[in-house]
Amino acid sequence: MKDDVNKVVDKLLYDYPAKVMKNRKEHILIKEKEENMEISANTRTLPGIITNRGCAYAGCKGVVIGPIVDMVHITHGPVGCAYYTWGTRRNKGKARDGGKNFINYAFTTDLQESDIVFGGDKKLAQAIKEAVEIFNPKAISIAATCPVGLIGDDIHAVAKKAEQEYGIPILAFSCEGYKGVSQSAGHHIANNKLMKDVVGTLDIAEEDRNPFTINILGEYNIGGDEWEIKRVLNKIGYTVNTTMTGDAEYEDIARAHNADLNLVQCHRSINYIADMIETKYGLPWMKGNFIGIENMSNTLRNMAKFFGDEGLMARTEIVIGEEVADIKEEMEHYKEMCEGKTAMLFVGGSRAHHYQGLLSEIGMETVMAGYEFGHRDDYEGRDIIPYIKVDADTRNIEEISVEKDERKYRLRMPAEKLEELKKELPLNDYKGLIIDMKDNTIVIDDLNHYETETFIKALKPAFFGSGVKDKYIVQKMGIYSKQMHSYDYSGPYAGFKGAVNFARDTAAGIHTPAWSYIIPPWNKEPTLKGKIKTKGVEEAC
Ligand code: CFM
Repeated sequence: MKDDVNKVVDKLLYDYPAKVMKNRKEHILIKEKEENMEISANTRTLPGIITNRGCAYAGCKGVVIGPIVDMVHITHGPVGCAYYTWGTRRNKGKARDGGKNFINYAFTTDLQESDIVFGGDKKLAQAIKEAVEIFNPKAISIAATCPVGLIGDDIHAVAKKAEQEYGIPILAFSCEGYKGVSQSAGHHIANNKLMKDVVGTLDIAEEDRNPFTINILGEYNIGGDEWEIKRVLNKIGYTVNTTMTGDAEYEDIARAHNADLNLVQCHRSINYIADMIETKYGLPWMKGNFIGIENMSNTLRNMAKFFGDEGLMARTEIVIGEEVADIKEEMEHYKEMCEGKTAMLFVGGSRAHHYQGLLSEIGMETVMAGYEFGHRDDYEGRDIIPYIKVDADTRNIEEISVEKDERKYRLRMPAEKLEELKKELPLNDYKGLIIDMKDNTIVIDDLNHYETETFIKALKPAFFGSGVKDKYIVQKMGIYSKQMHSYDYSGPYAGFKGAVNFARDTAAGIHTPAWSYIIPPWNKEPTLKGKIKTKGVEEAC
């Protein structure tokens, strides 16, 4: 088995030019028992490689800021950037009573050639004016795209002036697409600004705070995930103060510091904020995972242990019991259909890990997994952070530090008790993906299209959890593919009811005969053939 996998990886690397081979080799590993396996991650993709990654603008506007429902999010740039982030991720949102929801709109300054030459700031000021007059939002965000940084529009000055004029917060993000090596840079930029200007600006009086008040960080309500998680949390007795940022309102973010526990689902996109909130306001954070029955149950149990309340613990067990009983039969049915099949997962920065438990609950093993833009800690665990080499691309993103807010800092429990809890709960900690994978499986960073095809041919998975760009290649190869960013048109997949949705879709997907009817064009039309002449010798190419 090990030799087979080795051969596939060797052959794949051998077909690369020497320089590319050297680079890619560091991003691929075959899981072995030994503990400290290293992988290269969060580095530039080599030019010419068809990567699945997105850009900093996508990470800032598309991922972190975009889901806030009552803000108008203006893309300052060409219309294509705005269009690309318009609803494709399926981060759902609803207007609350008397509130607003603008996430079905795409707002952009639609920069034209003349704006690029003469500057786009006037157009931006005009766009803000129109947004205020027509929509009257709670706040506005401005996300800069590549040309804005290149021509030097001062979006921060425009924002400041407009803020004074209209009296609402206007947040400008210098998240030009080229900043950093992937959308991960955009997460960091967004986290910094939310922390500097929004979190901590709205207090809740002590008498108005509920017991067991939590925040969910790094949960974006894709396909309604957050609504399903919240349903279960409310049933147990928790109050969700803030979700960052799925279906959130501006003021939810502003009052985030009032909760008693930050639960971090996607640490890749939001761990910066989790750390800073703890330093500044004394609010501890704990890793959670709401994907899969066991992960969901463990997370709920960990939360109850954190609060240490007998009643809460008892209610947690009752709710887990009820929810599991509800889905048990259906899960077993789908498990029978999926048992023994294999899966490949290649998703952004945390889902390739988070979904492995759920897949194994329906009898499927993940034989290859990787991230588009994960950092080494997402692969190797949080302990590795102090040892990660800081390169020029990382330095390009501002690293902010916060201090204790003497007025608002509040210890949630005595420091010794928190230290004690750290021994048994994932407080300030998360595991990497590598440790949870079986021996002889493949871990790969920044997988490209050539590698996708090669691994599919060699490993023949029944299911490929894909991204936007690779989905159709996978399907054309006759394999069921589910777009794990937007869930295509399905979801929720989180929580107990979400698990059964995922199991149903997967069972149906891998048993759909349609994939074997597909003949990709390269199998029915001749591929391009030609000859080149080198030094008088003709070589076929
Ligand atoms: Fe976090 Fe995400 Fe992900 Fe992510 Fe994303 Fe996403 Fe993702 Mo797509 S925030 S890292 S930047 S879990 S949009 S909701 S699915 S790549 S694995």
